[in-house]
Amino acid sequence: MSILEQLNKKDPSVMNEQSQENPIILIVDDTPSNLQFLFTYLENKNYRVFVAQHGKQALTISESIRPDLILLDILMPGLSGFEVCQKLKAKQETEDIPIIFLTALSEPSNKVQGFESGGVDYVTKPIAPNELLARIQTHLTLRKTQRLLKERNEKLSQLSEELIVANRKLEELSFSDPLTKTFNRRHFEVQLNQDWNRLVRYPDSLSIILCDVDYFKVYNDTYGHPAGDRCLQQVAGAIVSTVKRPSDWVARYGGEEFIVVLPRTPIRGALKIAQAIRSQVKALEIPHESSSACSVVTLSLGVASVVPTHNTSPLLVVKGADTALYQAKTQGRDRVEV
Ligand code: GH3
Ligand code: MG
Ligand code: MG
Ligand code: MG
Repeated sequence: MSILEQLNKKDPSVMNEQSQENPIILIVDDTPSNLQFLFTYLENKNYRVFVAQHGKQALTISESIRPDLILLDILMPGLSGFEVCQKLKAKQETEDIPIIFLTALSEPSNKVQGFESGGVDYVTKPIAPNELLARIQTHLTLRKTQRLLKERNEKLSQLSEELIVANRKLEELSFSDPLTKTFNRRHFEVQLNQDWNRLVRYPDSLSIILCDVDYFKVYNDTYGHPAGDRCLQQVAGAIVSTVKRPSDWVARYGGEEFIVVLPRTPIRGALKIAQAIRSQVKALEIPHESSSACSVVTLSLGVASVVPTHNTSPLLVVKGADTALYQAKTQGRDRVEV
């Protein structure tokens, strides 16, 4: 039986017996007596110890047992310790294992090469076991701290991602109407004032379309409130899909009333859009047997347009649209008025 088999043979029963908390150390050295000595010394210090006699073995064992620290000889047949170190550092699974070089090479240039190839420490033979132990302990503590920090950072970045998503949802909730996903009344006012102020600075038309579902009270009475809700969602969808410019937007103005705001759109354009909305909603063909206007759900729409100035208020144009809507209602519904 080779020294390797002898020393590693206790695995896995020893691994079960020994505390799983104890750090795993892999010793890599081509000289059996070195392996034997360090193995016994470190096992007595309660480490779980594995050995390898050359570089290739070291790489295989490192990947399978993931040691917490490696003591690495440099002069060995086959791969040198420097090469082994570089290979371990190049792999994601083994890159953060601290490697202490343990070697007879004592020239400063050797030490430099050791650190350059990724080692955390460099100890020359003959070794003082207690000094080696102190170094091992220090590097294990550092590694533990690094791991904790890494875990904490990962948790923190996960938390901040969750926070960003939650904030986005909260923001959405604060400006959208839960039933129709259009802007809510509160956001309507904020957004309208913003658009208004921009158009005061760079004068251009602002048009507003007020849409009201015809005979909606009786729709609810006929089909029930939940059906009424679904109807409002469909109507909102049809309005939103008709309004295409990025600067245009839709809000739920009241129960069954929607308001469409069209910055930089004169009355002619607004009328076209209002007629398109009326057709789109009618084309949904939502049955409404109790409507006096039509056998399907229809809208009445009032349109108003203005060029915002310092001494006018956005409420005026809303009022204009409301008056026009009233006209549409009194003239029979399912129509657009200015
Ligand atoms: P008009 O053609 O004159 O507009 O008649 P109308 O019945 O549509 O108007 P009215 O203002 O009398 O009634 C509006 C109805 O809209 C009353 C209310 O129950 C209903 N409504 C308001 N909000 C909601 C809602 O969120 N869901 C449902 N299902 N119904 C709603
Ligand atoms: Mg050697
Ligand atoms: Mg109404
Ligand atoms: Mg109505």
